[in-house]
Amino acid sequence: MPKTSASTNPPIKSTIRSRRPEALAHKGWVLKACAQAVALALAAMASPAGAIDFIWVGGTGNWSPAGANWNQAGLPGSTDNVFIDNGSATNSVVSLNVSAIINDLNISNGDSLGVNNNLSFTILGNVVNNGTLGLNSGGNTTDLRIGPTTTFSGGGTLTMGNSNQNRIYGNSGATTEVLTNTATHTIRGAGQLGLNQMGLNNQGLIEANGSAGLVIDVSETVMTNTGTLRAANGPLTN
Ligand SMILES: [Ca+2]
Ligand SMILES: [Ca+2]
Repeated sequence: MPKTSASTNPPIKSTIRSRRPEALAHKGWVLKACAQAVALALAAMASPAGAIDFIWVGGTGNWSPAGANWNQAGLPGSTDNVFIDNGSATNSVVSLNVSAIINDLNISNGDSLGVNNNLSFTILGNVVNNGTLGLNSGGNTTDLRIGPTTTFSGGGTLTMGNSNQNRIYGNSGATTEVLTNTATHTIRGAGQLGLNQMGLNNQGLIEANGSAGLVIDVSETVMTNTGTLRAANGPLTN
């Protein structure tokens, strides 16, 4: 049954009493909405929309199709971070059999990720490599493209097979990217490092060990070497 004003109350007082709680309720709603908006904004700042950690759980196999090889649905994209295989005891040997763009890459000790012939792998973020990242050209260009300040760290090796079509260079074409090879990390093999489209900051070991030769050609951006550049069973040009 609807409420009715008591007949003894003057209409004006009834009106004032009924408006006060309504006004307070409205202010409360506005404050709550503001707090929710701030919370959403903070959440968005803390974690870029769409950034997902993809952990390889497939043992030895191909990057694609996704199937049950990853802990997430689908395949990693340009804002996603990839873990091969996040320290699982299995020695995972993963073949990149499609071109891909990701953010960060992490390869655990004993694990490897190889880029198949004629494909392009772009890493916009950083690499922690305690295993092996391979560029496996079979005669066609096989590319590793890096982001603005991509750093390779960890005790692993970036292995470039014996072909001058293995190439490492900056992703944007602006030639301003700089690859940093930190003190514990090794880049070894043959191919083209820089392609005149990337700077290089070497603190670790870069070694030419393939007969096809390793050509280091950096852009004007930066070339610093506080580590070791050497030829070992293969020509080194820089
Ligand atoms: Ca493993
Ligand atoms: Ca150059």
